[in-house]
Amino acid sequence: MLQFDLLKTDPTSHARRGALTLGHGVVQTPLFMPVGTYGTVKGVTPRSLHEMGAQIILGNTFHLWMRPGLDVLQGFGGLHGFEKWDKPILTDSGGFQVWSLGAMRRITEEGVHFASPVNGDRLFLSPELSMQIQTVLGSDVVMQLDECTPYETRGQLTTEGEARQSMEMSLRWARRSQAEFQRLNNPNALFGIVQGGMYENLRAESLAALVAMDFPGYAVGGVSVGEPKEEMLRVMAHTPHRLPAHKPRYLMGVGTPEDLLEGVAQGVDMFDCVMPTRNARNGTLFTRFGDLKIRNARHRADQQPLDSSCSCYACAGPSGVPWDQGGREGFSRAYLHHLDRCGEMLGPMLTTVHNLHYYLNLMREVRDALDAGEFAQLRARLRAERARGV
Ligand code: PRF
Ligand code: ZN
Repeated sequence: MLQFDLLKTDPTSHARRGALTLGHGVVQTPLFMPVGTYGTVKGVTPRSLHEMGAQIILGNTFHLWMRPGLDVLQGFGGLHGFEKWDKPILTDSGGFQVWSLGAMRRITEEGVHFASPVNGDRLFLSPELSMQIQTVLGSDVVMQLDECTPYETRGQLTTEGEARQSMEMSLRWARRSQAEFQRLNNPNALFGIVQGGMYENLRAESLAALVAMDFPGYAVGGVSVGEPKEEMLRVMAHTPHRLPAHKPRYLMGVGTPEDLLEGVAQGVDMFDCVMPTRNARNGTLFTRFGDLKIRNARHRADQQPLDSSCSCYACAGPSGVPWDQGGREGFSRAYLHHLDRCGEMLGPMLTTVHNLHYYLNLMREVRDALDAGEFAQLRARLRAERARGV
């Protein structure tokens, strides 16, 4: 099931405010989805995710199929029961994850042949199997199997001819995904994925063919695959606003806080990215006034929190009162620097909470600004603050 209500549109951009009803509840858009590849958002409990305001999280078909395997997941009635998350889940189809294996895989019309990264077994993933796995997972949003067209291969840019072949195969896989999804009587929602590389004519063709297939929602794939920023911005300016206005739009694997604001302005409703969680583990923290590297020696004795305006548990402690409002319960930069240097588990746990809170709060601010008719002002203010630097 899926219902999308468009609540408000921004007169200064393509931005929209919506409510998306899925099997496990209603989510407010635009939104950010934390990534939980292996059935866990690394280092954070579901309780903490609820407290931070996460509305929907991601899972990965490929990884969960490898481990723990479908028999185990079936025994729990799907991924929700296994990972103890009772709100919506979106699963990626596996295409992008298998694609990322590089030399370990071979893509054919039938599907993807690859060697298991776990034990080297020869495995095969097809559009039909991806739908069968995602049906066992019980994902609220199922993604079609697609081929993510690379930006370049061994230094050679993907040609228009190559991008066309890849895009056309993704369309055939979209049809096969849809037919299998229907055959399985899956009650959830299947999204089609626009491909076409950096070629706007191919993007337009892919979009038109998918729209004719009448999916309940659409994703834009094949961006943030190593292309220069201007190329990504060009695709973001071309594709999302051309998708049907009354259906949700999802930009896959993007991006920085600035990219999210740009995506919203271009009419995107849903985002996911490993950046907040992965960067947290590498010690790169997002703050109101720009990015902060906690490993830097300048933080060794710094008693300030990561972000003095942040109300997350890492910055503001149990009361949630930020430092700049007089709260003094949060953890200091010095302590987080120390945890990182000592390789303590609490370090990445706290920095992940902070970064996810930053992303989730950013999108909350975006929704509030859209409701108030003040998106352009918010966007200008956030941009200027982030550019200031910490
Ligand atoms: N396809 C799928 N998943 C994805 C992508 C894609 O193109 C991307 C591209 N950034 C991220 N995740 N299925
Ligand atoms: Zn914080």
